[in-house]
Amino acid sequence: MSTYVISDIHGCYEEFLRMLKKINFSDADSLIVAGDSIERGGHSFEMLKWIESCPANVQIIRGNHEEEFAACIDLMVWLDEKEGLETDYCSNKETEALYSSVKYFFKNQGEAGLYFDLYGTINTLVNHSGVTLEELCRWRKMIRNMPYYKELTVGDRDCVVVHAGYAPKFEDVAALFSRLEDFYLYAREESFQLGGKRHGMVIAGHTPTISKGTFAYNQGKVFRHYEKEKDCVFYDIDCGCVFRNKNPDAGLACIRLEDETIFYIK
Ligand SMILES: [Mn+2]
Repeated sequence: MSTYVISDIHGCYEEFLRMLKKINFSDADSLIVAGDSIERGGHSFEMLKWIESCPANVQIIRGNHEEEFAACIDLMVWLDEKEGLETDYCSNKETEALYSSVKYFFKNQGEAGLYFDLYGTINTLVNHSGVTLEELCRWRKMIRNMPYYKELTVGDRDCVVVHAGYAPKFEDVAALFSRLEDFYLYAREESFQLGGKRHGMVIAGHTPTISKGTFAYNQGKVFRHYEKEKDCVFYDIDCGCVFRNKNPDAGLACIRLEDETIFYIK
């Protein structure tokens, strides 16, 4: 029985399934997906469907892309109500029309409008996969039920799995972040500079290890950092899978926590 962690799948559904096969994932094991399962890549629909019916031994954590996706659905519902559009939640055609209205509305809102469906995820879901507002709202609810992190003990170490960074309390990060939740979702090198778990291990993603010039750059291999002062092992396991077409170093990584073995789909 093993515990696996995968992060930043970003709609790379096929690579994700190949990874499950590679690690021989079974009912006796458990899997934690550390956020950003959707957006950027082409198969957010398949990922959302998979997450929705995933088995009990799988725990899905919230990433900034899930958070932002849910916020965009808020905007669709908000405009529908504000303008009295009375969109039929069960109609794909009416959801398409609402999407166009929201796009049009934000086109005239300057910079703030740029962030509505920045990656075209909702556009693809609605216009190509026939998704309705009802389904979007169901996924929004599912996302808001996802925890920001998961704590577990492996061997003699307390582990925390989180999308970007973990800190025990807000005061630790208050100099740079306005909410502790933002640290969970957006921390970069602050993850081990400000955060961490004493005598523990933090497993995160968020910063692709293919990005030259960033703290985690490791030619597409998992980045491991040991913070002596806290006796904390820090892992960044985002190996930039969604950039595989552009970067031969990129891939999907998975870590088995019991022995820190890393698996790759390249
Ligand atoms: Mn992220």
